Amino acid sequence: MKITFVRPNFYPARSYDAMEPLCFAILKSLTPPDIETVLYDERLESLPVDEPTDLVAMTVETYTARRAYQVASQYRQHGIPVVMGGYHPTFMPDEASMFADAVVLGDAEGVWEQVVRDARAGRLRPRYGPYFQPTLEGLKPDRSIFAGKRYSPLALVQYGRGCRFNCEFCSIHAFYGTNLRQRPVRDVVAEIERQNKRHVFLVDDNIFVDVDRAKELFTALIPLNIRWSCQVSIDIARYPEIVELMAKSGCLSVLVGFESLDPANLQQMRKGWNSKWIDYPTAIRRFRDAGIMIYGTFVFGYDQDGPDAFEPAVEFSIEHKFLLANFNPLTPTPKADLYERLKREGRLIYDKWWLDSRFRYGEATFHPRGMTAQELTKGCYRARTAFNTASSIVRRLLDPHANLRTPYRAGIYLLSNLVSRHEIHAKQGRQLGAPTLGRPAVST
Ligand code: B12
Ligand code: SF4
Repeated sequence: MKITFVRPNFYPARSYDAMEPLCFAILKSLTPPDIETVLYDERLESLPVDEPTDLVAMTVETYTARRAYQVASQYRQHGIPVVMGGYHPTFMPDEASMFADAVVLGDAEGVWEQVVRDARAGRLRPRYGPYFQPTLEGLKPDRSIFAGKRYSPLALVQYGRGCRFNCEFCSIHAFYGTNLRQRPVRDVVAEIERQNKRHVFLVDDNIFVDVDRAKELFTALIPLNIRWSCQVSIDIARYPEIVELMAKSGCLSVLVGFESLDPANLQQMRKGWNSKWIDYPTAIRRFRDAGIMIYGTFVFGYDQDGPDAFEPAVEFSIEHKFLLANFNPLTPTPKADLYERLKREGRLIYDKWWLDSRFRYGEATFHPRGMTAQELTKGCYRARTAFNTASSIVRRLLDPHANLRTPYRAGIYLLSNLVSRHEIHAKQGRQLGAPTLGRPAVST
């Protein structure tokens, strides 16, 4: 038997920021060794839909759903059964079922083995799960599935799943609920050691679970002599000793969701805690003084945002010498509370923007209160462009505390800024999926 793993892109084109899709290393580790496996990642290569295979397994996010459905239709025209899993099919199983022979809800562990057994016996069930959320002990992703592929040299490693917060727009709470699970730190350490890569990206949505676990993890990373990056809630900066420990264990950069400079917006998105225990400038200073570079993200379109909301956020990000920053239109994804609220309020532009042939990447998908949808789209694009000008890149680089602290940091800084500058313009305004595929698989 042969299984083809497929990672669709937003649209059929290459990207320059492709990282290893960890879910396939997990699926590979759960697949019996006598089964032949191959991975095609559309961000790196075109998909050979006529190559013989017995089963296609796709990971699907909301932004890739339209493209995934188109690709799945092509495989199914060749008589090959398709299984879909990941965030989007979990949130929209009925929709995904229209394009897949089987849909897996939630985590793969404890389920994928059954899917493979059923596929072998020619008895795929239309739906698997949702099952209990398995313990993460003993997880051993098999990265041999990535051999020969030109991914970024980062090692992606997961410590835990879930987040203790519940921001209105976020998919994580919708996916994991209140369940927070961490792997034993020794498993994480062993996985990093096995990969033998210098730079690790800890992919957790929020690496800061609590003070004790943060100390345990960061302390265990010190002997590995690696450099690492992560996503973290700003409240970690309340604890200067933990920020110091992060830096000591090799933390080079943190992605922090600042989201808004307006406290009323933060309240509305259920992120009032962002400025409750520590103010932004103090938190930023703690990270930078420790030598940790900051990737700040902002979201626009909450009720206090008018057309003049963008420039202050860009200026703030430049003034505080962020390594990178992103300025996104608030986007209602399925099953997030934001989606349900905007739908109730009759403010959605499209019922399902992710399937709509009129939607373009980077565009507003709802009517904000303080500006028009077009102003929201243009404001975010303007902000991204302004933040990524050559003069901004130079201004931000001149930061002896963090970005210019060592030649390695300066190298990471320049490379990340060049990729980010390219990707912004490459993605903006693109239609999701292919415009035509002979017979359109998704008609909207
Ligand atoms: C790292 C990361 C990135 C990296 C890229 C990662 C990569 N490999 O290339 C970067 C920073 C580039 C990125 C970009 C974006 N990301 Co991102 N990203 C993540 C993050 C933090 C970790 C992903 C990961 O490695 N997870 C670990 C693996 C093991 O988990 P998993 O993929 O969920 O897989 C498990 C299950 O879902 C399931 N499963 C998954 N696929 C399949 C398939 C089958 C067949 C089966 C059986 C099971 C199964 O089994 C797995 C094991 O249990 C996630 C959040 C998260 N915690 O997952 C967001 C996340 C996936 N990203 C998200 C978004 C929105 C984006 C962007 C669209 C943002 C933007 N506006 O541009 C972009 C574009 C992504 C794209 N599609 O091209 C959202 C998706 C939400 C949604 N509703 O789809 C998430 C959930 C973040 C969030 N908080 O909302 N991202
Ligand atoms: S802190 Fe981040 S990961 Fe957690 S719920 Fe909020 S946006 Fe999502």
